[in-house]
Amino acid sequence: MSNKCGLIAIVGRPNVGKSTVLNQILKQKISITSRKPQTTRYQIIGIHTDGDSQIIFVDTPGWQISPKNRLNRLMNREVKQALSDVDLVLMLCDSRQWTLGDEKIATLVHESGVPAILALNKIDLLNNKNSLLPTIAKISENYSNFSEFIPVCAQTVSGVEALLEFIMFSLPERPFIFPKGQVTDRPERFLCGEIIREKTMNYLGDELPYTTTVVIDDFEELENITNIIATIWVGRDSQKPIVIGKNGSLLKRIASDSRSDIEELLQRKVFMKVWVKTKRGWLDSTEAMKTIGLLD
Ligand SMILES: Nc1nc2c(ncn2[C@@H]2O[C@H](COP(=O)(O)OP(=O)(O)OP(=O)(O)O)[C@@H](O)[C@H]2O)c(=O)[nH]1
Ligand SMILES: [Mg+2]
Repeated sequence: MSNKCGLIAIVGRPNVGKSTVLNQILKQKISITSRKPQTTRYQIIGIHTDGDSQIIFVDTPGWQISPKNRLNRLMNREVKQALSDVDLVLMLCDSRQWTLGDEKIATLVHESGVPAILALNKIDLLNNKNSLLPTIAKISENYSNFSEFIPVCAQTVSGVEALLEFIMFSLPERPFIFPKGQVTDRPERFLCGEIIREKTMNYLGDELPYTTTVVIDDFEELENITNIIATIWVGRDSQKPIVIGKNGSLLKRIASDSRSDIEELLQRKVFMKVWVKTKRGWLDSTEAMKTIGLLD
């Protein structure tokens, strides 16, 4: 029997649970998540190989209706690029509300001409399950390329199996693109930077996460240990003491939480040093966008 293999873009508004769904399907954390929007900043590939089927998921940043800076515009560009290149689109929305942002994304998906399915996520938080039907009816009437509507709860994996089955069924016959066992195309160095960014986002208040990023300055694999030197960039000097915390306490927590996740990922001991640096205007700087990998 021949193999099946396809590329599936996961798109949707910020914070609807795209990366959570991907991690649940892979049973491994490939893409960082947080309760704050705009967590994912890049296209991140997650590969699910099962028997004769290989699904190559492309997680994307949440689509922003009014991008405020260069970083946000390049995040939207990542979404558009992903849409241009895939066999199927998995759009996610929050089952509790269909918003203007969702309309905009469904239109983008429709314009891409790629077949699509919609997963209505967070049904655990939905009070009235009957409210889903009119929403689904309206969407299917307006956007003809959506062929399937699947209510899911990514957190408990409810409905995710049905979603996966449908995707498997729709894969084209094609040889595998990645070797069995490979789960992402991203190098460990990149994943480590993302883990530190996730911890930074988790510990900071509501505004700061959007003006910080993490750069891995050094990643050195020695015989018994991996040495990592990372820098958290902030946009203004006044933000530095917030990230560092009283007597360095916050930075210590960010570093130690990151280190234990990274040790689990790499399956080896890690020595890590994390610095904080002010990079004024990095959100609009070409050089910064190149450093963080959003521009060539
Ligand atoms: N209650 C509930 N929370 C969920 C569910 N799925 C995801 N979440 C939470 O929603 C938040 C956002 O999840 P993410 O996976 O980071 O969302 P995202 O769409 O990737 O967000 P961006 O990368 O910012 O676009 C996290 O706090 C998740 O734990 C769900 O089914 N139910
Ligand atoms: Mg995400």
